Amino acid sequence: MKLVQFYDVDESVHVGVVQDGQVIDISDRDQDITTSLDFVDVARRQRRTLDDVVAERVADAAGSAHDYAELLEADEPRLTMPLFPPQVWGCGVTYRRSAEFRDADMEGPMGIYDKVYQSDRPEIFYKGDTQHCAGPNEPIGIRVDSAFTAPEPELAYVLGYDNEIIGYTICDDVSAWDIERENPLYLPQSKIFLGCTALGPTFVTAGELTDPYHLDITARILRDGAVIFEGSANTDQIRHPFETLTAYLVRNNPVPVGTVVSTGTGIIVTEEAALHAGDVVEIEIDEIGLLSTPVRQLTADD
Ligand code: DO4
Ligand code: MG
Repeated sequence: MKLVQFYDVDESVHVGVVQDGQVIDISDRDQDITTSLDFVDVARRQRRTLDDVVAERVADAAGSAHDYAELLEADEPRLTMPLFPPQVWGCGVTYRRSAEFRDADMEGPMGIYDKVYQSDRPEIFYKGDTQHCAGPNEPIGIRVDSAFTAPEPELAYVLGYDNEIIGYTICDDVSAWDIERENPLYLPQSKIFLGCTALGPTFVTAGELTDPYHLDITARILRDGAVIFEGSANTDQIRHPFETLTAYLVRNNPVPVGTVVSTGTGIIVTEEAALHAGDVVEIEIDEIGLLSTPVRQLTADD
């Protein structure tokens, strides 16, 4: 199943299933089941799979349907992130390309990224929660103190009650690379700010995705309608199995259901393509869709 969330014209949140180009509204307002994670909770309480619960609801749904392609573009109703994550975590230097770029780029001790790339213990860092996230067509941010912020196009997975993977989405791990480059100890500041994460457009349940380790990821940055950067990677280049990433994340660190774990970037944006206000970032992953987000310059008041 492919889940999306959208705001209707009255700003109420709805959850939908994408089927045959349509978004079937499966929200159950009488039961207060209006988000993707509400369905995860129902599945847990009824000891059923998420796919099962959602399929039953699709069969019963008396709600309206929307054209998915139209919803991707529309203002009213409008798509938002496909789940509201209580926590988002990022994994770093899981692709060789990310290690090479960061080591080559750094002033100071060389090789720390390669050491992490080679190690059993992955790099894992906090990325904030729902308030730091953008969904489709919602703005990602550039910090006031960064001149080189870049998108990091990544596959992300979503954790269930027992830390199992219940689904996948696209994550843009937007990062202030100049702040990280100045000193790796500044990593949290380079990683956490308003609009530092974009998620969407769909949340594909684990049973639905053919093979998370063989997915093409492509990314583009558009400025004034022209493509100024394009890159691609495949998730078969990721160094660690996702279970290893999760095992390190949750070791003595219980995380809530719905936690999003982003698996690292294999696409490195050049400094000439550093994000500017008004740019649009497009990230596409097979079977998940195309996530398009505008870029906003944050101000001192944000
Ligand atoms: O070590 C810095 C962050 C690395 C990262 O976010 C990535 O490789 O995706
Ligand atoms: Mg990253």
